[in-house]
Amino acid sequence: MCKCALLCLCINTSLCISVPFFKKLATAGFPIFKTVGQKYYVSNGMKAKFDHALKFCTDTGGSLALPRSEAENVALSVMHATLDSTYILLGTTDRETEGQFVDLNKKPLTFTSWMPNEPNNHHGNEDCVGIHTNAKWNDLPCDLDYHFVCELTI
Ligand SMILES: [Ca+2]
Ligand SMILES: [Ca+2]
Repeated sequence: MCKCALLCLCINTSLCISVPFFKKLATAGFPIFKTVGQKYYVSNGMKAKFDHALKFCTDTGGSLALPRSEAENVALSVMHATLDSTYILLGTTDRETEGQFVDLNKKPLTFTSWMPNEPNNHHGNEDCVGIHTNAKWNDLPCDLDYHFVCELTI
């Protein structure tokens, strides 16, 4: 697994890139990058379970994507087209207190975009969240593999 210092990102298992180069790729419209405001969304197309996805993103000096506004939500959902994904994992869970989704710093969410009748904690086993192709959120089991996107704030 690629290990990057802070302000670097892993492009694959062995390649690290610096943030300035990353920024260049992003502004060049490289398909796995999406910029929104001061935020960069990046994916190498991998799928993983929540814990692995989170570790991958934090190891690269970023975090698991979590839209904080409608603009960011739209930007992230646009990546479905490139990833050919159904859900993209988000950096939030309700593992600590059922029904109370918090960000990775355990702060309550200030922006959400739930589908109707979600989150429903289906089968009592949905503590992770994915954004669907329609840009709406659904709580999902944490132990399945999903596409994921890392975010980096410059
Ligand atoms: Ca739950
Ligand atoms: Ca659900």
